[in-house]
Amino acid sequence: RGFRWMKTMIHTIKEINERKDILPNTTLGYQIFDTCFTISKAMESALVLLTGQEENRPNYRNSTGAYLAGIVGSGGSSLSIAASRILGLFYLPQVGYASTCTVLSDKYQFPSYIRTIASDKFQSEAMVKLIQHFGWVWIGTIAADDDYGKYGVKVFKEKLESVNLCIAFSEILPKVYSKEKMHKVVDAVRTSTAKVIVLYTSDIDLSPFVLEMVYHNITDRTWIASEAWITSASIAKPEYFPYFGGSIGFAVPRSDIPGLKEFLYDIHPSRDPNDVLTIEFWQTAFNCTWPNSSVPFCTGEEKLEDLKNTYLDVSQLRITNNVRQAVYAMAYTSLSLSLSLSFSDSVKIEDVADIKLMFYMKTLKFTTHDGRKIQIDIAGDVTGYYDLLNWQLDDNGDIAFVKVGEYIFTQSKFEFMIRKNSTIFWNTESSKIPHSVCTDLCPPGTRKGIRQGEPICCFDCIPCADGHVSRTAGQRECEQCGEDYWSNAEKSECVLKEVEFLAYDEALGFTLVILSIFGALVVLAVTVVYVIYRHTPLVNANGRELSFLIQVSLTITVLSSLLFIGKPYNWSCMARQVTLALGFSLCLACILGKTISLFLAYRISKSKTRLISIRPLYRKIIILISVLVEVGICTAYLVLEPPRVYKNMESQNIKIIFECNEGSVEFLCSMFGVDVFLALLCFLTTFVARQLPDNYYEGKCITFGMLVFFIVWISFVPAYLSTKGKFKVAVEIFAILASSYGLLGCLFAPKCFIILLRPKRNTDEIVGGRVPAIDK
Ligand code: TCR
Repeated sequence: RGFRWMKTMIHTIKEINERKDILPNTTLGYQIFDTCFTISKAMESALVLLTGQEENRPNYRNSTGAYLAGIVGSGGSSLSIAASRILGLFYLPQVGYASTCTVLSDKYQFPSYIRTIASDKFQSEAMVKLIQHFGWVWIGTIAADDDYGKYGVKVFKEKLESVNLCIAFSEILPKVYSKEKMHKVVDAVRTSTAKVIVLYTSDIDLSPFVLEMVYHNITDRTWIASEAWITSASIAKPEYFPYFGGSIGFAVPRSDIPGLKEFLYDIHPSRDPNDVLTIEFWQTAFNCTWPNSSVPFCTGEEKLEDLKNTYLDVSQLRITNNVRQAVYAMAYTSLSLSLSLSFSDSVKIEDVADIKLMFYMKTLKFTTHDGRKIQIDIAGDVTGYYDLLNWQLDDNGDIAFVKVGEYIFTQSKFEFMIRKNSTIFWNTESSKIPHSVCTDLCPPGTRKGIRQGEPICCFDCIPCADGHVSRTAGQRECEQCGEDYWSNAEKSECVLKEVEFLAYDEALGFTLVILSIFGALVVLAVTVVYVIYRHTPLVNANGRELSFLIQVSLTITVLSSLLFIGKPYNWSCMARQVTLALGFSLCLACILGKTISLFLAYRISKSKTRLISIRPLYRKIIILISVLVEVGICTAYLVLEPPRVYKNMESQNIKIIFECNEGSVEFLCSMFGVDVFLALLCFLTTFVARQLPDNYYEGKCITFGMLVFFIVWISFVPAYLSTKGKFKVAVEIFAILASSYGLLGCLFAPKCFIILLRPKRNTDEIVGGRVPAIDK
């Protein structure tokens, strides 16, 4: 394609030359070079075209015949790069003192460039360390529109992102003032939540922006200064302090240069009329004109000592020192070269200079006047050492560059250090370290939720789900709590699940305990009454032992409710149902013993024949058999499929319900089935015999007692099935107590009433009356 372009050019030139209407008496010519799409080749061709010399050797000598060994400079990277493109063609040594752009390390593009200042790679790295140190994560960047700014920010960005921090915005300061471009930058600064902003620019490009900040009154920002403006007198003015105070950044280490001060003062425009720079300086410094022009004239009597300006300030010799080292570098390499050549007289230094000089430069090592070791590496670079400076106001109201830390190279690695006893001035409302985040760290109890398409530093905080927690701030995931644990309300901690069971010390449990003990005491009272009145007919009738056994069994049932309260254990789970079932079966068996007697008595009274009444022995056998059957079932139940404690975690997430797993339902049903069967028998026998007249209505009482028993247990079933947790147990206890109290009331209350309050009715005739005294 390029060849076609070239041919087209030749063709067009030919065509024009042949035409008579354009340039009839002139012939156009051409000379063509291949640039190989490289800058250096293009430069070379341009130079050849310019000078007409195809020989690749400039061979510059001045009027004295002195030979040009190399060039020191220039300042800004863009300028150095431009110059180096040409100088590199001839391998003419160039030593930079301030150009820090990373591309200048590329020896393929800039073969003859070395420098006495470190590449911005180190500074960008140091800035990231600084940012990490203060915990900022959301950073804005502003770069000058040149190689320094753009490459500096590029490297900074790469390093920042490699440690998972984020760029909030990235703006470019225009080189030539443009209202829109400047407003874009100002708006970015004003609207962003990033309070920490890196400014990679030289002071000259920065000035318009500073004025803009002042104009828009944008304060409360912390500027991370690049080395080019951190100690700039044109920015560090007290009137800018409200906006730029507290700026922090890295500077080339300071140094004192002996004799420099005296040298700086030792200038006068009268000394050399050709020294235009001195004359210009003088005119500007003293605001006068030299020598012949309109008012006011410079007198030559002006005193430099009366001035106070950047030129004369030798307190911050930083780049200045680099200039000095650049010249030394040049001198030392020339020295090495001349030493190496002194062995062979035939070779003249200027013949081999350029390439050989570069060779010595790239291995240069020397010690400065203040003891620093300078070593130029293969890329022509030196290692980065920096002072960390912070802008503070001194006692005179001037801005002081206070050294608060360092970035140095020790033991083969770089180290960022903040001085222990240094105080840093922060230009924030609270004067505390600024806070620069996109979104605040997620508090414990929440987790980071990614926002689609946004930097990782911006996220939503999503509350953890139930049963999940995040203990520390800023977690990505919520962890699940262990089996016995559940999340607290804040979701910041796993807490042991609440354990639920009917405890002794809570109101309900305590009431039930009181009721059950009271029941036992009532039974005891009845027993006492029975023992005291054991010789009265009423007690004797229908058997003392039976009554006693009923009292014992009622005590058992009433007290068995205690086994239902408190934390369940395997033993209490086994004991509770069995005790209850046995208690009831004993009670009901005894009642059955009574009711069978009543039933037989009724039959006798009906048939009016004297049937043999049932003998006490048989009654005892009935009781024994009933109880033994029950005992058998209970034993089988306990041996084969006993109830066990069960931690119920399913029914409620936040609680563990301690309950008894009843084991085999079949056994449980048959166990209580026996009781129900006995109760039914009691009911039926007394129901049939209810017309049998007796004075103290024993039959009717038992019928009624059984009815109470049935009603309680029938209503128990739905109540039991529809409650949960500890209330389930409470329902069962209520049923036990209600049925026991019911039996107790129906069986013993009327008798005790007669025994204690109507002793006249407790006589043989009345008691014995029409009721056969069976036991007698
Ligand atoms: N590198 C800048 C120029 C520069 C500068 C300075 C200019 C630096 N330090 C101090 C004046 C004063 C650092 C560049 O363009 O590479």
